[in-house]
Amino acid sequence: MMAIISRGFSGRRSAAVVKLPPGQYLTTDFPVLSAGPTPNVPLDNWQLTIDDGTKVLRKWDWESFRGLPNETFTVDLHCVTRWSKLGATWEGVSLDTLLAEVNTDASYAFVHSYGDYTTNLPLKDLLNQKAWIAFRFDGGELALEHGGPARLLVPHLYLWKSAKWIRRITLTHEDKPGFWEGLGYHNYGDPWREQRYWGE
Ligand SMILES: Nc1nc2c(c(=O)[nH]1)N[C@H]1C(S)=C(S)[C@@H](COP(=O)(O)O)O[C@H]1N2
Ligand SMILES: [Mo]
Repeated sequence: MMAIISRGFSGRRSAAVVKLPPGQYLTTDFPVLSAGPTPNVPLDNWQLTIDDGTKVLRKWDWESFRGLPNETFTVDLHCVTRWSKLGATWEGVSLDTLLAEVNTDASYAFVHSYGDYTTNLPLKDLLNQKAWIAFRFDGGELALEHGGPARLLVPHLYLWKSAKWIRRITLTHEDKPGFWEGLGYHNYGDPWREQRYWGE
């Protein structure tokens, strides 16, 4: 009899467990993790730039950025400090939209934030509906401490790749480590392969 009961439970539980990468636990709140002070960029001064390290390829101010087609999307977030938040709903502009008219043969993206944070990732990880620059969360404006007015979200990688207060994306031929990657975090950071630190 126990076997029958527990089979029912374990069947249901494994459906939920599948959404949680190895070594992660569920949280329903939204912790704030910032390596430095929270920058407060007035919308009048805010800019988002895509460059190739030498020349500017695209540039938006707040008004032109907010005039771009945007999307509502629901994603799971996984922080390397082991919390995961499932089913968070955001609004933002996809990187497919932002990069649509960019002609490049670059393979990497180096992302800069207001306040100097940086992170690196392969350019292909920004494409095909896998990454957004988000400006609303859970039906409200994106709070400053969570990266407002706008942050990168790349939910299929550990959350340190999702640069808050995004300012510039540099497309490059050579990869170079960003802030946490230079301090020993994994260069790629796939939560499903538990790529937390260099060498994993
Ligand atoms: N600019 C900037 N972006 C950042 C960080 C940061 O310190 N500065 N921390 C990263 C880390 S380690 C995590 S886990 C997430 C946390 O986002 P949250 O504070 O909205 O939870 O932001 C990432 N993006
Ligand atoms: Mo993190």
